Amino acid sequence: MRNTLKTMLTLCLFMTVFTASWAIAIQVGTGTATSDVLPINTNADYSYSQQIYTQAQINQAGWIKSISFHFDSGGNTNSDDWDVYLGHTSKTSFSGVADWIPVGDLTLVYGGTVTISTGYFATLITFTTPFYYNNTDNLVIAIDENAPGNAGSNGSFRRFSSGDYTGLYRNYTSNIDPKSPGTGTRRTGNLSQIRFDIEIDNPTDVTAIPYSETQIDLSWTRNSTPDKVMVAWSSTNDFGTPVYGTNYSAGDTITDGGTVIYKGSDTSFSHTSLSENTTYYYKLWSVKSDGLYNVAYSPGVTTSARTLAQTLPVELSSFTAALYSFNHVKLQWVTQSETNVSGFRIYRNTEDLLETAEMLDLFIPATNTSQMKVYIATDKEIFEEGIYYFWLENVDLNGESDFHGPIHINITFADAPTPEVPLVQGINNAYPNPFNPTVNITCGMVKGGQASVQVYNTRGQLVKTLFTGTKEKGTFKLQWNGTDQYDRKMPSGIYLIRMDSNGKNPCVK
Ligand SMILES: [Ca+2]
Ligand SMILES: [Ca+2]
Repeated sequence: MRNTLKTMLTLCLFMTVFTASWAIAIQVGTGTATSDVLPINTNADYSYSQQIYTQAQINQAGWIKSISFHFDSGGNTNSDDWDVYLGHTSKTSFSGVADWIPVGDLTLVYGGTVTISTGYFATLITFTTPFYYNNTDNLVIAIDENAPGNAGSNGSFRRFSSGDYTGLYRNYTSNIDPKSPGTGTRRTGNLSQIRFDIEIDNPTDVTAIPYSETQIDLSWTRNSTPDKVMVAWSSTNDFGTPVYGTNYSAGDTITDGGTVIYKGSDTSFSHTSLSENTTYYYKLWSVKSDGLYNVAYSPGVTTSARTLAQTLPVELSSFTAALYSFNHVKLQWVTQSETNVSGFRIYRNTEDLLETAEMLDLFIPATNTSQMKVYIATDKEIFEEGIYYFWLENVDLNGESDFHGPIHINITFADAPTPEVPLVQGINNAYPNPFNPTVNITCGMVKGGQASVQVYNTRGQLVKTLFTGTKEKGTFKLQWNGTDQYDRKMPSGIYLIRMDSNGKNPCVK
């Protein structure tokens, strides 16, 4: 029964020690050896001590919020009124028994009653004024015990062997004034085992920048230790507190809000596969794990960013083709919004291949409205049955363009009378192909007979003969690839295309 009670008591103490859930616990010193003079001397009426812990022993920047000592056994009455001072120091040892670090250089972090409890780091002093440790200098802890009287016996605290003369203390029958502590009793290298509860620093320089409609780039600077960083996101800016002692991985959720998307030593992360024009919230913590029982998190820092909105020049909601009056194809498209659009062109082909499609001889100026807009264009140059493919090109003011389509339509003149093809004698049109340096030429013959099509330069010199022979009534198509009759590439400029047929010679540039 007695043993059970003892076990329970130990467990309770254990739990008390670990309630500092926000902090990493840094323990300095191990073993079972004890000291009855540091951090205080319970057998003296009054005592004052200074102990220097090195940067290497602590090795963790952050806010020290509490410290604890391991009281082992012995008397501890009349010994519970402590003033605790912390300070940075470049000192590594005390050169003599009067070589005190001036208390004016230190910060009073606690003043008052300390409950001296037996057991594993059970004598806890939670600071009234947390102390930021820079992890560059060494740290000095001064303790002034002010309760009148003494315990009548030695009380012992766990100690460890640190560097020579890293500790200095004075025992006295009168209350010692830390401003002028006088000559110390002794120097020692046996310092108190101590546990620091340090709230680790947040990452700094945290930014979230939208990269695209689907990606936000996060970046940060790790804290000075430097510790790893954990990142979580939320759609609502609600984040829970990471649970002390819990190791999270990407994909884990944090109770009360947040899903972990990254943990590691990098200083940036790209959050991808996001929705456009949507705000994403992030919280970043420094995370420290010693691989045993401590996994601690910094308080955390939040940021947010909104993914980019779609900025296509044209938001097209439909593009359709329909036959009417047997050989006219009506093309209709609807835009929901337009931005910096010059206008629209239409391409036609008898196969699903934009590269060889013909550009129709029309250009439809854009309205650049933010409202819905319906456009209609008519292709009157379909003279044969078959499947036709159409593409819509929207041309930006800066000359760039996007293609929509193709859509296709099956043209049959089945029950319609043979259409009166509106034949025009000569060259009907000529236009450059936007995809390669060729010119497409459409020619018409109102009746069959001799025809020739030739390219001339502006000085009237023949460059190339594209066709010579006989043609049936109807239209026929030619291409000029920009070379002369010896297949030499001709410079860009103005050329005349001349068609001779049955004595007529229309020209097109
Ligand atoms: Ca005392
Ligand atoms: Ca004193």
